Amino acid sequence: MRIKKFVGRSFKEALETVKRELGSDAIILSSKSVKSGPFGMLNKEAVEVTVALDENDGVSPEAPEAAPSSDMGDLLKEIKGLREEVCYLKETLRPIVPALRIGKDKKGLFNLLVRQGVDTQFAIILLERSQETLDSLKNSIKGDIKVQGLLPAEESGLIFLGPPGVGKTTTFSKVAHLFASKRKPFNLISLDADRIGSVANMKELSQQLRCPLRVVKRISDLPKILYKEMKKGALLIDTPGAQFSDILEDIHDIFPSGFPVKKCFLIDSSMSVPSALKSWQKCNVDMIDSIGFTKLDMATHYGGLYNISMLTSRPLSFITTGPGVPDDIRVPTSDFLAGLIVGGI
Ligand SMILES: Nc1nc2c(ncn2[C@@H]2O[C@H](COP(=O)(O)OP(=O)(O)O)[C@@H](O)[C@H]2O)c(=O)[nH]1
Ligand SMILES: [Mg+2]
Repeated sequence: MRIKKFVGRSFKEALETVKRELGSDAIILSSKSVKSGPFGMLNKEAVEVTVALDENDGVSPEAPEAAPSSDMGDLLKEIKGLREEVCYLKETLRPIVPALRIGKDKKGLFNLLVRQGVDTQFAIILLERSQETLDSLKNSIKGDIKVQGLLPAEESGLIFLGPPGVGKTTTFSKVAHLFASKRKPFNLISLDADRIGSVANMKELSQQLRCPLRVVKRISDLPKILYKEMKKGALLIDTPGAQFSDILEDIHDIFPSGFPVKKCFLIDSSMSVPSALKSWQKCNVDMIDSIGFTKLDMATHYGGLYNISMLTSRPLSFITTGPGVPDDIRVPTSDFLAGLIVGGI
């Protein structure tokens, strides 16, 4: 039995070469998409067909078609016909079932990514850029996820935006503690002036950390406070969740030459990706500088973090890993995140 591979621009073309070179008794074992191109440049879609031929059948194209001499011969012919049909079907389905582009050697990694919640299209692209090892896949993910950390915010400060309950006030308190531990001068500003409990908590935090607190009712009151307080240090600004998209619009209108504080949009990691993106798309996303993932401790799998990073194309400031203030926050490495996404803990 001889095994040989043939490459053509399409399955049909590869099959024609097989028939020309090996005659019609060759049995197609498999076919897959590959890249090929002139001068060794791997830039063209092509199809590789692997075939087997019984040496006794003869390999010359002129060789007369051996009539099946036994039940085994009939069976082989049947299998050959079925294989051809399956390969034709695969080729026809390839445009509508993109996962067929994933070769056998990467199917396991593909299933792993999809099980973790990575979008199918993203999983295909990732695997096309990776070798067939988990380490190579993790490296590709690592390269895609940008972690910015809190350094840019240490200069000017951070305003926390996002839907109600996502964890803005809790995260605001955690970041305030982080700044305090670094002995960075900073001020607290709350735009959540209407909720008594919220203001009381802010006052307690400001006393505990010995930093000034301003409670602001309207965005239009912000400019004079901002320019005065910024001279004294970074600003951490908590916002109410109900009208987060309106807050951004007001900021846009009131600060036409740019808002001097970094804008961080919080995303609840335990939510489904479509729900998280629905909130994201509600606001003027061009204004957002970075994202923060909250409630990682509540998430059951982490593939969605990759989808959201790709779809928002914003760097990550931090992740939060529990409700506890101040400890449950960290700036992860992209290596750590890649490990989570492929299913680590
Ligand atoms: N499990 C968990 N709960 C969190 C986390 N961050 C915030 N929470 C909880 O989520 C709820 C809403 O948080 P809050 O900061 O008030 O959200 P806000 O409405 O966006 O300000 C509170 O019960 C917090 O304790 C987190 O990382 N993990
Ligand atoms: Mg709040």
